[in-house]
Amino acid sequence: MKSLIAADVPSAAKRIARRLAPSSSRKMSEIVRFSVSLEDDLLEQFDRYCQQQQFATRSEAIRQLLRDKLTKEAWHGESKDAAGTLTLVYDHHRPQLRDQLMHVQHDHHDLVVSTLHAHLTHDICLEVIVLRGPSRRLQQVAAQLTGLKGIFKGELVMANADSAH
Ligand code: NI
Repeated sequence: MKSLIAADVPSAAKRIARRLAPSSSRKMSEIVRFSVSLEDDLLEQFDRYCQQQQFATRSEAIRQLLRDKLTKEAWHGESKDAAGTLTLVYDHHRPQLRDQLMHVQHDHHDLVVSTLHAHLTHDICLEVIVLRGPSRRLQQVAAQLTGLKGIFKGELVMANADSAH
């Protein structure tokens, strides 16, 4: 009898959750457990990584790594609705660099949501450009900006804009 009650609890909870969920919401993903075989030294490295990155559990770390990898893979293919930030570090004394940065952003004004500028030192500027649009175009405009002469560092971080994953 005890085990019957225990077995019934999760399904009752699911029924309630389904009733409470708005009809427009996405179907909740089922959590699936699986085991992985790997070398012990690799697992040690992974555990150190989890600790450094302050992941609550190994599962949390693996979820994030898988999502990152799969999302990046998807972006190489078709154009998905994406949002991203492009961080640029550059020397603002470099001739024409500021004008070129401005021109490229105006040429793609439909992708540029917002720009944040910080003066890091007397010479060096940091700019964070928020982008939104088809993933392929985001990568193209980021490459164009990062490739300008005088840019020390350019890094694009993208996320899917059409779903939570
Ligand atoms: Ni500046």
